[in-house]
Amino acid sequence: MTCTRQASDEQIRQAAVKVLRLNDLGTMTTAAPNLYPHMWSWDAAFVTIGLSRVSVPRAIQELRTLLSAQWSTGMIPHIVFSDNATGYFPGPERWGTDSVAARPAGVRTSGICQPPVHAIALRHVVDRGRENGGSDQSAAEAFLEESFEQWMAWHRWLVDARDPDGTGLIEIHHGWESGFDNSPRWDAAYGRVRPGRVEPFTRRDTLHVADAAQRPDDAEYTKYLWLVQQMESVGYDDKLVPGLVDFRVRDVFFSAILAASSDGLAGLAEEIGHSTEAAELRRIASRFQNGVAATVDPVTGLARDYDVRAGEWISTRTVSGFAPLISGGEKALLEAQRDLLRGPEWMGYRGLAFALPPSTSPGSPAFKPRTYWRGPVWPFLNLLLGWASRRNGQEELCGELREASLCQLSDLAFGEYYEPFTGEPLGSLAQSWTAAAALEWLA
Ligand code: 2M8
Repeated sequence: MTCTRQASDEQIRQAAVKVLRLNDLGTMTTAAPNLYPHMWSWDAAFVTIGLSRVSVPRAIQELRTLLSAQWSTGMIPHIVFSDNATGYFPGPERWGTDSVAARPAGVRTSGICQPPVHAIALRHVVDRGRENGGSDQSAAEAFLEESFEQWMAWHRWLVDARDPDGTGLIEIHHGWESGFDNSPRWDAAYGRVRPGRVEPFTRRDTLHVADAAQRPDDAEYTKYLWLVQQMESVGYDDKLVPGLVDFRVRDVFFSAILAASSDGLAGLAEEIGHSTEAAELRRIASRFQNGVAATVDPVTGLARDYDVRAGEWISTRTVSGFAPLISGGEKALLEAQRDLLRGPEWMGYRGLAFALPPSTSPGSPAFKPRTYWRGPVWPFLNLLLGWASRRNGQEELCGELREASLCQLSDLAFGEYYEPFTGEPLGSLAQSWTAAAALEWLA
C-alpha cells in the first residue's frame, strides 16, 4: 500500500526536534506538554533514541536522569516526577513513596515499573556516539562503563522479583506497569478487582484531551488507585505485594522486551569486557524468549498473557500478541507472526488510513477506534516493531513500517495515538516518544 506524505522529511525532522525541545525541562523530557508533565520510564527510552539523532550528550542525560531515580532494589520507577508535581494525578503524595527507604533521597517517584526498553536505547546511544566519533564517542562509551552495573541491577531485579519461579514471564501488578493501561488485555483481570475504600480523588488527565471519552473512565481509575493503595500499604515491598495485590498478570509483551533488551545489554557487556554478566544476560534473554514462545495460542497464532489469580490465559487480540517478533525466536514462529501482522486482521485490515497495526485488532469485539489502548495506533510501538524486524533480518517489513509511519507522522501533530481508519491524531499532541520515533525513522 502506498501512502502520501503531507510534509517533507526535513519538515518532519524540524517539527519533531521542536517538540522534544519544547518538552525539555533541562535534564528530563516530559512525556507530553500538559497531560504528562513528568518523565515516564519507557517513554524516556524512546526519547533517548530520538535525542541520540540530535545530541548524544543530551540523550545520555536523559538516561542519567532516569537512573538517578533507580531504587536500591534495582527497580526503575515508572514515573520520575518533575518539580511540577501538581500537574498530574496521581502525584508523589498519592503514591506515598516519600517514606520508602529504597527510593533515592531527593528524587520523587512512583512505586511501580514499566517495560525495560532502556538497554535498547543505550545501544542506540553507543552506536550514534561511535558513528559521530570524537567527544560523542568518548561520552557514550564512558556512560556505558559508568552505568552498566545499574542496568544490570535493573534486569536482575526484574528476574528475581517478578519471575521468582522461573516461568520466563514477568508478573505485573498494575495495568500501568504494562504501559498498555486500559487495553482489553486486562479487562477480565480488572473485572475481578473489587476496590475497597479508595481515598477521594480529582483527576487531571481528562482536562488535557479534546474528548474525555478517549481516556479510561472513573470506574477504571478507581481500580487503578485501589491497586496503588494496596501496594503502598506495604511500602511496595517486593515480597509482600504479590500476596495482597488484586491484579497479578504475566505480561507477555513486557517479557519480550526484557528478552530483547537483555540480549542487547549482553552485547554491550561483551564490548566492555564483562563476560560473566554477558553470559548471565544471554541466559535471561533465552529464558524469556522461551517463556514468550510458550504462550503462543495455537488457534490465533498470537502470544498471550496469563492471569495468575484466575489461572487463565488471556486471548484478546491485541498488538501485544506479536511479542515473539520483539523477543526473537525460532524461524517458523517468526515467519508465521509476520504473515499474521501483514494479514487482513492487522496491517492489512481493509480501510486503514495507514498500513500500521492498531493496538487492538479491528476484528475483535473489544476494538474501540478512538479509545486510548483499546484500538488506536501507537507510533512508538511501530518503531519498536521496525527495530525488531531489522534485528531479525527483515529489512522489508521494517521498510513497510517506516514508510507508513512517516506518512502518518507527516501531519506534524505527533499525536499520542491515532484513529486507525481516519488517521486523526488523538490524546495528547506533541507527545515526546512520537516525535522521537519520527526522528529515528528519518535517520
Ligand atoms: C500512559 O500512562 C499513564 C500512567 O502511567 C497515564 O495514562 O497517566 C500510557 O500510555 C503509558 O504507556 C505511557 O508511558 C504514559 C506516558 O506517555 O502514558
